[in-house]
Amino acid sequence: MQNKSLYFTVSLVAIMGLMAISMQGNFDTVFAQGDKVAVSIVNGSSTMSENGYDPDPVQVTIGQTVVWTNDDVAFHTVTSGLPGDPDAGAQFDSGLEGPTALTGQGKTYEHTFDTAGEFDYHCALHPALVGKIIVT
Ligand SMILES: [Cu+2]
Repeated sequence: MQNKSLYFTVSLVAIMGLMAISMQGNFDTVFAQGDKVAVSIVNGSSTMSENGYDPDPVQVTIGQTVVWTNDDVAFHTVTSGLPGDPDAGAQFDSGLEGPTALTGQGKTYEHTFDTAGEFDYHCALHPALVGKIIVT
């Protein structure tokens, strides 16, 4: 009888331990989602000079990742700097080719901001399309 209740107690502690571990896992997931900030390249942005990247500007904290999704039918880029800057694309660039190129609807590109500052960016294919990320 005593053995049986000891077995029950040990089992209960083990189950509670597993529950605590799985809840910890859930918290980690929530934090991971909180570290990503979504920006849409909106439908029709090829002919837009503001709010083509939406929202804009975007404020994030150091270490957060911005994920751009191309919700337009046209090909766009997320290229650091302003159009014509000699160092455009030096900080980050989804590019005109390769796996990160935002060639069409549903394509995503992400960049993690590790330093504070204001980061202008634009579309290399539509120079009127500009945005800004503010990192604090
Ligand atoms: Cu574009």
